[in-house]
Amino acid sequence: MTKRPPTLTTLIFSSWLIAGVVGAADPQDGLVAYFGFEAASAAGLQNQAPGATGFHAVRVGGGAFDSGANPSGPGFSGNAAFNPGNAASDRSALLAGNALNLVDTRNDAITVPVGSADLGGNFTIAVWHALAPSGGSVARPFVFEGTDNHNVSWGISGGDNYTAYVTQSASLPFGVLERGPWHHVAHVFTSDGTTTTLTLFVNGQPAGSRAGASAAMVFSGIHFGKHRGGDHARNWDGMLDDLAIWNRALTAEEIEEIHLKGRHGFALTESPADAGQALVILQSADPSTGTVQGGGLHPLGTTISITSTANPGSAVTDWTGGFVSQPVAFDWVVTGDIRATANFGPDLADDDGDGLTNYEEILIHGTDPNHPDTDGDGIPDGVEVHTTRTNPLHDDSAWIAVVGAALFAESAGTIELATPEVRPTHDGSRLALTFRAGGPDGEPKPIALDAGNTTVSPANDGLDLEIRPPANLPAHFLPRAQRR
Ligand SMILES: [Ca+2]
Ligand SMILES: [Ca+2]
Ligand SMILES: [Ca+2]
Ligand SMILES: [Ca+2]
Repeated sequence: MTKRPPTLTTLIFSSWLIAGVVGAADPQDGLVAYFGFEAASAAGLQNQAPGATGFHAVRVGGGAFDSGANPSGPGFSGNAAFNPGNAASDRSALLAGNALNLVDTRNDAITVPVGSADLGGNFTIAVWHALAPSGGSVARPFVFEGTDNHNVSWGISGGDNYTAYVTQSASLPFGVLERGPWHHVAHVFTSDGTTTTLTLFVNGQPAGSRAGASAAMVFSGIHFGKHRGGDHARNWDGMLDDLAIWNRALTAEEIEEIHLKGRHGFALTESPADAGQALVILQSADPSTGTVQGGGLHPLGTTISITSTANPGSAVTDWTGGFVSQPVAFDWVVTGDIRATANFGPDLADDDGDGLTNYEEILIHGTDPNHPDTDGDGIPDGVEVHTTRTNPLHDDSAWIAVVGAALFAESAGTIELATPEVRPTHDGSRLALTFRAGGPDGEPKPIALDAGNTTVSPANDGLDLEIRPPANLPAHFLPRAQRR
């Protein structure tokens, strides 16, 4: 990675930038192995982590990388007309300095001799990868995998779909990543002694998690550009860069910081402040409920717009970190690195007044938060869910008519059966069983048990009341609402 000479302006800024950093962690803490792949051949495989004396990478199978007209290995400076021998393959787009170029037909791959014994239960693996848009002869190229198993793994499982592993028995499918562009992947592993949880980050964003048995997380080294097998059937064909392994679990903010720096051409070990820029690291506490806009790498002194946007059914609650007490959207003058998280919760408003919150309507019942009777059958959404227990997405108007006719002529809408009553008749000669239903005016009305479509029959635990709907409607809908 090429160091940028600091300007006079940035030197002045950087002296107080350090104090302006909010909640900053140093992504170099706990860095066990780091490769920027600047130098060619063996020098480019030296571990560059601060203070490192071991864990240097080696070319799988020994031997030298191709140093001819289409060179592979570390120190690769990009070549749009790159020809690996099987097809032309554009490898010109570099992010920061040089990269590691791997050609599957040459069996190129490297091993980083860092195993689970070196890392402990909490560790992080991160790397940039670019798969050549053309060329490549293998169906399932791999970015990395354990040398002796796939307890740690990131590669293509079929199509261009990537899958991660945490132990060999727990996979975490991701989906498709486009060939050609650079993508950043980070696998963060945390162990509670019994379970190891993998949290996956792709291009700086959380992409799911999966748990496996901690006792199974054993591997003796990591191949990059190759799978665990001794063959070369799943070799990478393209470039890798800024490969880093930590003996601790990085935070989501640190992952996004590393991603942003790489995306803007800075190596992991470089400081954007030296180039007059600052990181604005924004996270959504839960990307399924809301997103944030405005983060990134920005020149010092510029004004940027920060926004937190809740997904439908959710609402912004607050910011934590550097933007505590800031509103949903605001302007911000960049004076240094800053980190903040937007938090979201259920949208508890009931915009259409039907008795269901917007959260309940959108995320639970699938009803329209702006229409009090989504299916237009005369029963409000909230009444269908809580009282009649009918489907708020199914038109029940036909049997509302049946019920109206069977129960009382003036009834329409709510059908709320009251507690059955048993009482003696006025002359005391027999008992009368009475059912009542909520009427349109809210007053309970008696149900006529001698109507033509109504039967009362003994059941194991009492009596069954059945008001039969027309033949084309689901039977027994009324007793379903009534029975306890
Ligand atoms: Ca509502
Ligand atoms: Ca509604
Ligand atoms: Ca309805
Ligand atoms: Ca309905």
